[in-house]
Amino acid sequence: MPLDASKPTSPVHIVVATSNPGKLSELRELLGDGFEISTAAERGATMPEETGATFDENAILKATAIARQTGEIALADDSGLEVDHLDGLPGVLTARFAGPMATDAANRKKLLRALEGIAPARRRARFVSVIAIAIDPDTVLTARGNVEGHITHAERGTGGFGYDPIFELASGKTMAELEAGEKNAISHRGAAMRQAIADLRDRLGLGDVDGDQP
Ligand code: ITT
Repeated sequence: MPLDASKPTSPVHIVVATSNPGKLSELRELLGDGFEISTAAERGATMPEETGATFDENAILKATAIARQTGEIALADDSGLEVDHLDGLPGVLTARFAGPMATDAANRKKLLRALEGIAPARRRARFVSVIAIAIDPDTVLTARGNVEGHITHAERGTGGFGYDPIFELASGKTMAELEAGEKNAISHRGAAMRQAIADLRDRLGLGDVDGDQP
């Protein structure tokens, strides 16, 4: 049964539609204590194939598929890297840059190779995250966040996941050199989630994070 947005239950339950453990841990932290969370896998739901041409299309596809299967509010993130020297690639292909079952390490290696000999000024890139929250399969909120940086010449840092060790911020640190909380404060996913959660709370009449009614 789709949840009736006019009558929020407390606490609101959200199914997080991701199979990426790094993302899941950041999304949990960003959702905070105001929601009861389960994962698509815990609910026996199957993630759909990502056939969209944009981050928005894929985020909506994932959130609506899981909302449809579980009958609950579902939240998905579609994210990736846009590298200027590669005309915005790998974009929606970021997870599969080095092949359909590529590991994070293989993806990073392939990107460093693709930029071999390219000067720092031309290694500009941004992480993009689109969060989609399907309140029900026909009612979807979306929010986007970006963070600018550039691709390093070698890996640095052990935090985060994915491309974090080769993504350098204006501060000179790679994303993998940040604590989890520091990353969420400045990341593409953090920015998109803060907007998406505010929109969801507003839509469900939950008031702000301190529990005040709007
Ligand atoms: P789900 O679809 O199950 O959520 P996924 O890993 O397939 O998991 P995407 O299709 O959105 O997710 O691909 C995201 C890609 O971008 C993937 O290669 C990530 O490693 C990378 N990525 C996204 N956010 C990142 C971040 O904060 N730090 C490092 N890499 C990131």
